[in-house]
Amino acid sequence: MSERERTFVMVKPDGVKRGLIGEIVSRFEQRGLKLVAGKFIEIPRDLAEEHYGEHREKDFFEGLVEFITSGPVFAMVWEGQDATRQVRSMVGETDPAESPAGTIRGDLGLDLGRNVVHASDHEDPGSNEREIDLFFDEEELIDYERPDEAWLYE
Ligand code: IDP
Repeated sequence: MSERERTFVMVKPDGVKRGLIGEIVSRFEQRGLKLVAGKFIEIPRDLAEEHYGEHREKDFFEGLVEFITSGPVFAMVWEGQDATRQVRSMVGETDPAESPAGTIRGDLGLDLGRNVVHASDHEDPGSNEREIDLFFDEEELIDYERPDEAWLYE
């Protein structure tokens, strides 16, 4: 059995402006993941550059930073068994065009540069913790029980 862990997810400005926050939150809630933090913010440029630091040398970096700072985002932390991998599988591939139907990007997006949502990369161990630390203070993470946990886990 995998560990219960926390992972970082963000509805990007295109998802916010298209009114998709509720749809996206609902998918994670229904899966059984637990929301432990959430906030609606405009990302400062320095935070955007740090968050996407691994892409600094790419030719899409400037456009990516412009886009992610162009409007509000809804940043969240979700907790559950194998949460990082499970959330990524629900999000789909980086390019919505390559994402299967049933995934968030496959159902709600069409274009690589407007892929609706960000989620920590399960193939980059520790990225979940790093991203949570970047966006949230410890006291913003709220510990509580979902009464249905008894039915979600054996
Ligand atoms: P991920 O969001 O699926 O983890 P990353 O490779 O970390 O994908 O890329 C971060 C974001 O940068 C993507 O979500 C996408 O919005 C954007 N991006 C990635 N590759 C390209 C590209 O080739 N052109 C334009 N934007 C890109």
